[in-house]
Amino acid sequence: LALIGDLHRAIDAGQMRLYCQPKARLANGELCGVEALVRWEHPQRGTLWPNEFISLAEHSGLISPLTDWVMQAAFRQSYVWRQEGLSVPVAVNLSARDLRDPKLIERVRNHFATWGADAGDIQFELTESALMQDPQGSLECLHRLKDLGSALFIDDFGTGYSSLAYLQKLPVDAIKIDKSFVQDMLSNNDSNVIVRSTIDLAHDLDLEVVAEGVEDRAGWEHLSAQGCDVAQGYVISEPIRAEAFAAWRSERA
Ligand code: G
Ligand code: G
Ligand code: NA
Ligand code: MN
Repeated sequence: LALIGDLHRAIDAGQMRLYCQPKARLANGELCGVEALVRWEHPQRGTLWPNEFISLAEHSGLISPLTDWVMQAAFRQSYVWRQEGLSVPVAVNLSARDLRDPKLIERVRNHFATWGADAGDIQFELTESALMQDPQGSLECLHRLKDLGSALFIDDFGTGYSSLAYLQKLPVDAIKIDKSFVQDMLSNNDSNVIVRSTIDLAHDLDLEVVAEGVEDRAGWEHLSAQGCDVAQGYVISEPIRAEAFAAWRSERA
């Protein structure tokens, strides 16, 4: 596909953009971080979303440079916010390939050193299905990431068939319930049961729970009543350009 060749050049040509989507605590509405989301401003095809190029990048060996671009953009943004007196942890998505890269920890350490970031400034999200591609290798990689001190999230939880025994071994801080369940929870009883059970499971394991794809006030209230800790979704904000976040935040306050 022509897009692969384009992607190689796109990173150097400055066509990648960092977006971020805020997360807020259900108990009090307080902002507690953002997820870093990459967009590709393709000169001919317009703005491309990650689902149009992340798996392409994974299969063509371009995911490392792409993840490095996202990491430097996220660390840079975090640095800028610290200079402005804002404390906003930024969560970076890592792919299955990243988890298998023996140099990942060194790459992450380099970004921390370059930007003088503290462990609390940067978090990492790993999808449940990425972890399950190599459960033992992922476990070792997560331990090494956790040794750096950052919070780790299991993303898209409920879609990846991990066992309770495995989940219990993972050095993670929080579970993000996949948005497919959250979007359906008020209209589909099975989804509602999955959301409720995941919240209970997480709390039994001393993990926090984040609900993704919370679109409206009704969803917010329902999750709040179930004891979910954190929400992310259109009810708070759609993903916005990282540069626009500080203005968005002061308008909200
Ligand atoms: O941005 P959007 O909401 O369309 O994200 C779609 C999917 O792409 C999400 O599952 C998200 O985790 C993933 N994604 C977004 N940015 C990145 C990234 O920088 N790296 C990886 N590996 N996945 C990403
Ligand atoms: O990491 P993940 O693939 O889960 O990234 C979140 C994806 O979900 C992104 O594509 C983002 O644009 C999208 N998204 C974020 N909030 C909402 C929401 O409230 N509703 C829907 N439908 N999608 C959302
Ligand atoms: Na994610
Ligand atoms: Mn997700």
